[in-house]
Amino acid sequence: MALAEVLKQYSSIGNLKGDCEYGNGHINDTYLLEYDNNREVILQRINRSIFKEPEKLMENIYLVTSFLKDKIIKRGGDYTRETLNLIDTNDGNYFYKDSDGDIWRAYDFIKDTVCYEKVESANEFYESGFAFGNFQNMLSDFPVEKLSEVIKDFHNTQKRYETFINGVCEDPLGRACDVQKEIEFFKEREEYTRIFNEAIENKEISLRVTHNDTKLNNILFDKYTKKALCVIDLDTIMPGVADFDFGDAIRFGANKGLEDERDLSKVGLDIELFNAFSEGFLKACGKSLNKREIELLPMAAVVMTYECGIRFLGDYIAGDKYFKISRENHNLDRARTQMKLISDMESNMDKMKKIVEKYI
Ligand code: ADP
Ligand code: GN1
Ligand code: MG
Repeated sequence: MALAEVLKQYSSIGNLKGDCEYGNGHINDTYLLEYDNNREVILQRINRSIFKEPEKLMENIYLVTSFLKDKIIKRGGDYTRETLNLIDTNDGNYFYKDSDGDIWRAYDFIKDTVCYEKVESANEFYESGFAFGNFQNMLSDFPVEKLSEVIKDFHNTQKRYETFINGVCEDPLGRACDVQKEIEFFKEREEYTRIFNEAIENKEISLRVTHNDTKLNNILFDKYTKKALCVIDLDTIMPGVADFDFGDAIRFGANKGLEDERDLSKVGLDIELFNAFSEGFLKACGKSLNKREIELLPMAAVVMTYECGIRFLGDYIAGDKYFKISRENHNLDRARTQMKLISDMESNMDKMKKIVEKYI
């Protein structure tokens, strides 16, 4: 019903030929729309239980994509492929609020692109490092005060830990007793939660405009050249820590296995991929990072993996309220891959530090 209502608001795009659910995101509802005039569109319903102020989120996206469009045009690039482009409703608005109060938005579908859950070569991961680094660079002169904090304390790992511990105490479904080993794993490593908060408090690092959700599947690659083309999923653009964009990308993309792999022997840090991403990222934005930010990059990979791990495990204990799941114990499986990755990163810390040093 809601979809039919929304489609009417975009009827000026053309005659709709078909619609289907699309992509592997954990948060929003995404649809691909095909029109008979050869236009394809990505339509998304924003997850309102997660994004409490979706209008503000949409304003962030409108401002950022307009800013990027101008920059891309000025340097002679193709803004229709190198950034997301919002499509107006028939009434000329960049989102639609339906009768249930849900917010929807439409983007031009960027054709001839691929999106990976796992890279096929180290060079592709180098490309994604360059793309996320370049994204930060392009936004380095964006007026940060114009952006709303769409999810408060999104990467405040200390706060995430408090929420996790409270959830373990509440244990609404009695699931905690079966995952004591996992809970202990994170408790033993509580020190990770403080590192970046302290660096911010001590003014060793400062907040910049960052993406905050730098998963590999939030980049579109050109299908033919295999070059990273466009950074997508702009919901969490906010003032943040530069290192976290690096760390979260490593967490997801430098994993030998998938984020939800059940066979943990397949999960671990691929050091060659770490190397490739570091090279690309530092080439694109290394010069704008200070000494402490660079020093902390390998630790950011551990902290982002830790944070995601307690979020997955916390959500499992809470009854799978946040991340979409498609099987029983899905969030628990995800938490376990993060644990395996953390252990592997701990053993590879010296190697990671040496690699980062190579590219500064
Ligand atoms: P979520 O927040 O749920 O992760 P995304 O915005 O990342 O949602 O979109 C989900 C998927 O849809 C992406 O991983 C990508 O495959 C695809 N996608 C999103 N926007 C576009 C676009 N403009 N062109 C092509 N594919 C897109
Ligand atoms: C979510 O939207 P998506 O699937 O790109 C989540 C990220 C997590 C990620 C884990 C808004 O990202 O923070 O790291 O899942 N996004 C939000 O896969 O919470
Ligand atoms: Mg996504």
